[in-house]
Amino acid sequence: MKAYSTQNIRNVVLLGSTKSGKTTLSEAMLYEGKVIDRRGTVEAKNTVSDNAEIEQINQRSIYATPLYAEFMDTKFNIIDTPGADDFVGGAVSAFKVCDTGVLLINAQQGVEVGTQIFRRYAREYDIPIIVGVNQLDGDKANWEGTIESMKEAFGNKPVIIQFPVNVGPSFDGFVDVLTMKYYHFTDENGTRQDLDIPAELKDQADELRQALIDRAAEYDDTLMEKYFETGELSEDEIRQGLGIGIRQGEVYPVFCLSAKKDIGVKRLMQFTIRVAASPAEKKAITKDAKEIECKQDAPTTLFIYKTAVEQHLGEVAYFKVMSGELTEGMDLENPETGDRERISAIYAVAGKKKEKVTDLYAGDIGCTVKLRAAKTNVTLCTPGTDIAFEEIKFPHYKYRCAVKAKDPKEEEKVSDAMAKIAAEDPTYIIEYHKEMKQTILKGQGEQHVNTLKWRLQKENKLEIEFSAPKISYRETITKVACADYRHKKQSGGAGQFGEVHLLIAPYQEGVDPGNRFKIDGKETVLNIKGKEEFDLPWGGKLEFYNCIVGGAIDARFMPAILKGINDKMNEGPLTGSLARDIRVYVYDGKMHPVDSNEISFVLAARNAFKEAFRKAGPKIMEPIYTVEVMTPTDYMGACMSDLQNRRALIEGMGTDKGFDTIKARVPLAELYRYSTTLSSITSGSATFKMEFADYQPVPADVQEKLLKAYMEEDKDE
Ligand SMILES: Nc1nc2c(ncn2[C@@H]2O[C@H](COP(=O)(O)OP(=O)(O)OP(=O)(O)O)[C@@H](O)[C@H]2O)c(=O)[nH]1
Ligand SMILES: [Mg+2]
Repeated sequence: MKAYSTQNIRNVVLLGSTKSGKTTLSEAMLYEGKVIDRRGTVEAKNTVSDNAEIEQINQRSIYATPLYAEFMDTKFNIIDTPGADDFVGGAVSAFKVCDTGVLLINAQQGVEVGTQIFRRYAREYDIPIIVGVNQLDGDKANWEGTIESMKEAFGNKPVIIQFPVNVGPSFDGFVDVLTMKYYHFTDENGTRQDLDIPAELKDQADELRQALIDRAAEYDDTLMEKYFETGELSEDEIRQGLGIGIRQGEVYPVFCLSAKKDIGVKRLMQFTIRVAASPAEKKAITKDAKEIECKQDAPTTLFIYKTAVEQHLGEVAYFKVMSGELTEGMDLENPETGDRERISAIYAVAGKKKEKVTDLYAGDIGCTVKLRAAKTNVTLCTPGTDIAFEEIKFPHYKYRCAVKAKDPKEEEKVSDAMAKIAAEDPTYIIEYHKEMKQTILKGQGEQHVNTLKWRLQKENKLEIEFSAPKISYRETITKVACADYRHKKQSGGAGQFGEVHLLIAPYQEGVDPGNRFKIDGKETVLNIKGKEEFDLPWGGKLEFYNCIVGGAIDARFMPAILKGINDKMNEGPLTGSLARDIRVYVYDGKMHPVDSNEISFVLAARNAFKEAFRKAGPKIMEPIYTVEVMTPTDYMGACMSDLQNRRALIEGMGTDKGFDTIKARVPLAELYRYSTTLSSITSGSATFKMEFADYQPVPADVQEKLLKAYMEEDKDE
C-alpha cells in the first residue's frame, strides 16, 4: 500500500446503538474499498471487525476495531465501536484519533437510547456527526417514523440528503437531493444505476433540495449572498456550506443505507471524503496546552490510543501519526520518560489483517509491535521534540465489585492477568483496598466486568469470584464521657503501673469546646497545657490535649498515652472500624516511682479510651456518595422512587441537554449494582456519575443491623 498524504486521509468512527448495523456497515465499506472480496456477516461470525471469540459467541462487538478501506484515492480509516454502553471505552479512545462520527440509526427502531447515548458522547468529545439510516430493507423499516424520532431527539440538526424508494424487504434505491439523481441497485453487492429522478418523485425531491440549499446557505455569508441574488447554489457550494455546518455540530446530514445489501455505502463514503474534515484540520493539544498542527513537514510524533495482546504478534500498539512522517525503523522517544523505542515495523490494520507498510503520514492510523514500554496514552516523538499529547479522558466508573481468585493459591496469577487486561482497556480499574483487604474492580457495568471474568477463564484458565465490596465504616462519638483505668501488674521482678484519667468529646470542625466540663457530676475547669492535632490517614481528626496538673503523670509518658489511644482509634469498639473526629483530654493519673514504664501507660490509655468511647454515645458512620442521574423524563419517577429506597437524600433536580437530572446523596452501601438496576428500570436510557462526598452517621436501624452482623462475625471467628 502506498502512503497517503494527510489531505487524502479520513478517520471515521462508527457509532450507534447496539444492533444498528455498524459492524455490517464496516464490512461493506471494506468490500467497497477492495480490502475484502466477499462480505462476511455477523451471523456467520466471519466479519473482519468482530473477530474476537467473545464477539462471535455474543454476536456483537465488544472491542473498538480499527479498519481501513482504500477508496477514491483516499485512505478511509474506520473504527467500528460496540453499541453497548458498557464498552464505551473503545469509542472514547476512537474519538481521540477520529475526525468524524457516522451515527447509525436502525430504521426499524428509530432513534434509540443507545443512539442518544453515543450522540451525547460525540458532542462531549467534539466529534461532528453524519447520520446513516440503516436497515431500510428490514421488514419493519419505517422512514417517516425514523425521521420524526430524529427531529424529536435532535431538533433541526438532521438535514436530509437522500430519501429511500421501496422501503422494506424490496428496498432497492434512493433519491439523492444533493446530486439530484436516483440511485437504483440491481444486486446485493452495491451494483448501481445512476438514473434521472422518476417523475412521481420529482416534487418531493425538489422540496427537499430547497430545504437543503436553505440550510447550506446558512453557515457562510458569501453563500448566503449568492443564494439571495441567484436563488440557487451549485452542488459544490452546497457541500461547502454543509461542511461548515457539520464541523460546527449544527448539521447532521442524513443518508439512506442497507448495510446488509450494500446499498448507499459508496455514496456515504464519497460524501464523507468530499465534505468531512481531513485530519489536517484538527490541532492536537499537548499536556502543556500547546496546539500541534497535523502536517507532514514537521517532526514525527505519534500517539498510542490502544494496545492489545494478539496471537502470534504479542503486544500491539495502535497509534495515530499526529505530525510528520513515520518510517519503518525509526527511533523515537517517549518525551516523559526519555525511553527510546524503535518502530521496527508499521502496519495498516483491518482487524486481524495487518498489511505491512514502510511509511505513514501525519493523520494516518496504524499499529506497530514489539515496543518496549509504550502503553495507551503515551506519545512517541523525534528525540528532542518534547511533545506529549493530552491523555484520553475515559469516563468515570459506574460499577464496583470485590474480586478474588476462586483458588487462593492463584491470587497472584489472577492479579497479573487482570492487570494485563486493564492495560488493554483502561476503563477497568483494579485497586487493592488496604483497609478492607479486598481487591476492588471498577468498570462500566456488570457486562463489562463479566467480560473480564470470561477472558480470565478462557485465556488464562483462571476462575474468579465477584462479591459486594465491603464498606469501610467509621466510628465516632456523640457526647462527652470520662473514664479512668489503672494498669497494675506485680508478679516477681519489675512490676508495671500506670493510671490514666481522660475525657473524650466529639470533634466538630470550627467548634471550640472550651475547657469546662462536668466530670463525676462536678463542674471542672481543665488546665490545657498542650494540644496536638492529627489529620487521620483515613479521614477526620484526632485532637489530643494534655491537661495534667501537679505532675500526676510525667511528660515523658504522654507519647505512650497517645499511642494507646491511637491503637484503639484503629479498631473502634463497636465494629472494629476506624474511629475519627474525637477530642481526648488527659487530665489526671498516677505513676509509681519504680514500676511505671511506657507499656503500662499504653495499656492504661487504651483501656480508659475504650471505656470512655463506649459511654460517649458511639455511632457508626458510613461513606456517602453524590450521585447524578441523567434520565429521559418518562423515567424520572422510577429513578426517584428507586433512589428513595436506597436511603438517598435528594439535593436537586433539573434538566440538561434534553434529559432530566437528579442530584442526590446516597450511602455507598446502597449503591452495589446500581448501574444494573438503573439500566433495567429505564430500559437502558439513563446514565449516572458517582463520587465520594463524606462520612455521615448511619440511621439507628442500620446501626443495629451492623452491630448484630459484627457480633455474629466475631462469634464465627
Ligand atoms: N435487514 C438488515 N439487517 C441488518 C442490516 N445491517 C445489519 N443488520 C443485522 O442487524 C444485526 C446487527 O448488526 P451488527 O452489524 O452486528 O450491528 P452493530 O451495530 O455492529 O451491533 P453492536 O456491535 O452490538 O453494537 C445483524 O443481525 C445484522 O445482520 C441491514 O442493513 N439490514
Ligand atoms: Mg458491531
